[in-house]
Amino acid sequence: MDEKGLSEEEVLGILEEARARDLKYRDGRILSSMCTAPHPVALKAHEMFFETNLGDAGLFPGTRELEREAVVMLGSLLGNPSAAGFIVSGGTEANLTALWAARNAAGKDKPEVILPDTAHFSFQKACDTLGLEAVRIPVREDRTVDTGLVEEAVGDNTAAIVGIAGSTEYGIVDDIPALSEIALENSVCLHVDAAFGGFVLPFLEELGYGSWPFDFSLPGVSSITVDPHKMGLSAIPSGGILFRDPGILERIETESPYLTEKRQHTLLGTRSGAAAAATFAVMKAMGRQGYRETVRHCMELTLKLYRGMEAMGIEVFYPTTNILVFDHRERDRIAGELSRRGWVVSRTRQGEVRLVIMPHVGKEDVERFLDDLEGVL
Ligand code: 0PR
Repeated sequence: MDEKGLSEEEVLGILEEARARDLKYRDGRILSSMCTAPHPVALKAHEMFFETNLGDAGLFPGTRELEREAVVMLGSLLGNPSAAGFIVSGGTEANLTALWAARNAAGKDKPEVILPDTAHFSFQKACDTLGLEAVRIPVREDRTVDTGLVEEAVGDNTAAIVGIAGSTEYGIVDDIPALSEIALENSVCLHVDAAFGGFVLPFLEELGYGSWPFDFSLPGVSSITVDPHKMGLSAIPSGGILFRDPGILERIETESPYLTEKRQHTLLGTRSGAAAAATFAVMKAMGRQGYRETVRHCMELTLKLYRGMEAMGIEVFYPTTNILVFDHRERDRIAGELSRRGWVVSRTRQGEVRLVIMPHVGKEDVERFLDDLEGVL
């Protein structure tokens, strides 16, 4: 740090220069991200609430109420308006919090968590920090976790089973009803990672694309991760963690005697009230109808890409959600050429090319992408 401060103008000049080097969602070139340009009301909420701290919520009762209402809205979206939970920093913290509570509730000497091979890498971090043994379960041909193998893997040390509703790489939904049965039969927690799918699947279902039961309407589901900073259109950071049984929060309770609230149930201490306000604001502003239309937009474009690629003879996997994965014997060259033409695509662990079609992607972008792809081929 310099001895003397710069003028605001000078500081802003530096910021502008840095920001100019960033990619922008609005350019429609980012086809690799689950995040997107936030709804304008989320930005306003951030400005209004930027100094609030839910780590000392007694100082900010208004903000705390918005968090509670946001949690009720998320719970209603996911089949249980009385679920307990918090707006956290993202899917990583939400998944960690779920496993933290499940581990403590299970009280095993050598706790294990049963994880689909397709689980997001945040679970690896959670297992490492929580001292949980990860028992990895392979997926079937349709890329959902093999529930027969999950059943076999459940044992005396199982603290939790994880199911995925909208996998990171393929956007696929595990057979959560079967996992729910297994969890109930064995009296273990089932955590559903719907970080991505939570704001997508309910609306795809309403639009008639299919049915993928994954939420609290299944009796074995104990907790759900759902991220407002993905398809929820809230601003980063905002994740959501919901628990069916509010009593489980006692298992992760920490005393904070000198604060305005004497107990905390979140990993973070000082935490963003702006995240809660933004999430509340976006959900109020969008309504179910707003999200349904946004999801319709994304899914229609995903299918347009699917059909366009099929017509070019590319091996493309039929998309469950707005994630499209294709393979080609020249996939490295194709991915490289697309990148040279300014497209940002990602690759699965298997090396396939992966596209995530979020609200910042428009019809013209998809058309230009198909033209470029045809050129590359
Ligand atoms: N669970 C699932 C199913 C996820 O897909 C992700 C993140 C997480 C949990 C963790 O969430 P946080 O990243 O909020 O902690 N999935 C994206 C991914 O890893 C995150 C992402 C978002 C990556 C935007 C890139 C990007 O530009 O692909």
